[in-house]
Amino acid sequence: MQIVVAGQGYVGLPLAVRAAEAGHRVVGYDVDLDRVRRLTAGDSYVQDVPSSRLRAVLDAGAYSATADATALAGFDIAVITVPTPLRDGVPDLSFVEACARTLGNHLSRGAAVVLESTTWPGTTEELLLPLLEEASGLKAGVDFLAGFSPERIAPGNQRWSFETTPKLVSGIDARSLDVIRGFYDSIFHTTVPVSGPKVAELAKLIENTFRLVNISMINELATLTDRLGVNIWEAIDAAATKPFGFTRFTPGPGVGGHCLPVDPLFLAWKIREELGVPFRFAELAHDVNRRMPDYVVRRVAQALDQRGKTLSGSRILLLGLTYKINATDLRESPSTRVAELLVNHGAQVRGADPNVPDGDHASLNVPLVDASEEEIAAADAVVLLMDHATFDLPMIGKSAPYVLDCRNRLSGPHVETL
Ligand code: SAJ
Repeated sequence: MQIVVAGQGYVGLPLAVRAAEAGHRVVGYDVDLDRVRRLTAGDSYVQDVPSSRLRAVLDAGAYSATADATALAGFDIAVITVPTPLRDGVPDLSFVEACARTLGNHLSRGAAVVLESTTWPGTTEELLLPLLEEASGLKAGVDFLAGFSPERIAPGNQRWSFETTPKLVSGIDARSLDVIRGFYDSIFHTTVPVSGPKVAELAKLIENTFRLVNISMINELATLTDRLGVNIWEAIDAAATKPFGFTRFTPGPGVGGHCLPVDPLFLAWKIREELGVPFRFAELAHDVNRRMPDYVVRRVAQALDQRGKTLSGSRILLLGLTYKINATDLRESPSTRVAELLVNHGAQVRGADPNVPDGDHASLNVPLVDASEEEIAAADAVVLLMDHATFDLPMIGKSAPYVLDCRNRLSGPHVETL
């Protein structure tokens, strides 16, 4: 089929390349000209899509990238995979709206449009369809098909690949579901139909709210058990021996990424907007997690104080700046807030993370250095924020005059865990 994937980021590009490999003719549409240039040159910027796979579908003529909307004409199925950020706690669907208008201008009878971007329940039917109808003059369910299918990308996940992760699919009516499911069946090993877009939209938010709430519970406990003098890490490992009814989460310096700190607040916003009441678990979880960087800084200040030092003027090295272990993404990373707080207290802050793409560290406002033994030994305090596989953990534990280990990975004479 003739497929358009609108938005060629960490969700859209894997989908586009996989669809091309499955035999579809795919146009990857993105408004970012630099991305289109890189894609056309066969240069992938997405962790799970090697450039070799991108070049193969380019060479086969099965995939092309474009920023030219006129190239979208004649699609059978268009999938929207554009960002849905929060702006001051309010969902920003402007990228979805712009994309819907663009696709609507090239929507033909019998075609289908699927939204994958994470959003509040009701977006597909209440926001997407009217925009498509307005731009095309066609009628949803009569002239064109539509549905929602949430993304479940887990960057770097070695257990579940893009195509082996079950895919929820939905349609605004039976015909839409049939066509949309047929498309995804050509790509994914398992598709799971649900009764409508709202169920699929909510299911995605339940998935990530579940994680956010449990991580925040563990984070709040970590700030308390430290003062109770009990090792929460050992207790979590002990709890994880329970073979049922338990999912292991561990404390950290905060919750980063473009999913967990964002998605559940989409649901909280919609509930407040529609019902005028709070979704307390999501709001509380977010509040706990966003305070973790402050807790990390407090622990460092206490440790320096015990050594007759103050944050002000101390040399502090932050190890692991991206939002999760082995990730290359800095979005919403807790390291940004930790660095900001330390600098505000007058500390001399340096950062070390071999995963940070060149040029990305500008948002950190701290100089980047190597995680060398010299740097570690010269610091008054070291903070291990992310235990990337590239770090020499035994050396860090041995050489640091003091290290706050936010991941319980170090051992050494001056190691404290979160
Ligand atoms: N985190 C903790 N403790 C934990 C788990 C995570 O502090 O026990 C932190 C991480 O360091 C990170 C943040 O939470 O800063 C988010 O971590 P994550 O493992 O949830 O990773 P994400 O944000 O990449 O989440 C995505 C989600 N996938 C989709 O939304 C499609 C999530 O549903 C997946 O479960 C997760 O990937 C995954 O398992 O890789």
